[in-house]
Amino acid sequence: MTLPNLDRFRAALPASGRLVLCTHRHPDPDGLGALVALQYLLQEEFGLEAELVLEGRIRRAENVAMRQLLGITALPKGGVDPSRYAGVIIVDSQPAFTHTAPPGGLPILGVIDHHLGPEDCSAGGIPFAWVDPDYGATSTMVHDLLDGFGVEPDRRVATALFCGIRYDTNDLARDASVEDERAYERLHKLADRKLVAAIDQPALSRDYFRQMGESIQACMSHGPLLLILMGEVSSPESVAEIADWFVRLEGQQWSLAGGACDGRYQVSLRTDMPGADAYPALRYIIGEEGSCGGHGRMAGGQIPLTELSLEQVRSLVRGRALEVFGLGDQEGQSLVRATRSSAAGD
Ligand SMILES: [Mn+2]
Repeated sequence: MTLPNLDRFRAALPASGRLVLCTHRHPDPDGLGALVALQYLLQEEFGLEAELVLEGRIRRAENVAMRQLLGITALPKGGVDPSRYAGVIIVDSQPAFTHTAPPGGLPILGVIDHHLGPEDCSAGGIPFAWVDPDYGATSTMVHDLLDGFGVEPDRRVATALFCGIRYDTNDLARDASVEDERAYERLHKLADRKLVAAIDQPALSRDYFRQMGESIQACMSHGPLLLILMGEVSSPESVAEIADWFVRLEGQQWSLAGGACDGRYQVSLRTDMPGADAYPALRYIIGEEGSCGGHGRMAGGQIPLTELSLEQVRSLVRGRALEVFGLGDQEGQSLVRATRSSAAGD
């Protein structure tokens, strides 16, 4: 576990001017929390204005609610004029990840992330590269950065950071370090609990229920592995949500969900095996065709649907998943049919 290097952070910042802060495409609560808190730190401690760039529509109901209820505003797409900004800081992602495209023409001044990545950021000449997979959430890292500078989060910032940590660590139950625990407990006291509850239980669309129905139809079980490889889905976040949902099926240890959206096949891998590491398995499954990141029991990635068709990518993912779990070319059992026949046998 590394602590933030405050001198290095300070040295990476310009003396004046404006900054752009960004995260991965389709930002999640951890990315949003880290952005909001970093923007606050830059203003409060360094007198630097920073604007957010959010790439990809936010569609998961919880994430939409978080953005609306916390009034998180961002520059319009394509709205970054590089001549107006001194540089970019990336949170909860890294420049080498294909789901992250920082605005062009600007130097990357900092990277704050807790994912394992394909490249060592500090080797790329980025002045403040702080990547540490021991953290359960990037929001914890940004909390510790504020704490290091003695900047107390206000209620909005505390609420944003708290949501970031709670969703990335499943309320400290998943991959949480001592640092995550400390930040979570402290922020829980400072956060607006009514807002936290409203963000957690937003209204869900009909489309959401329709898609969950489709995912049940699509689910095939192969020994310890559940494959939910769907066609078109309404959002990349829904793939992560489906993987999270199916990993809760009793007796299963891994769930791999996939779905096509915005010209990419999005894939999420989850496991509930204590101490298991999802990233190496997904790295193998994605192969050279795409990119992925992950930490602990969760990993996500995508394969562009440019050279390969949806069907080709689906069969590639399926084949490699069976291979990496040593399942050969096992047929698999439909979850729905298995459930029906066992119910009929009762
Ligand atoms: Mn995260």
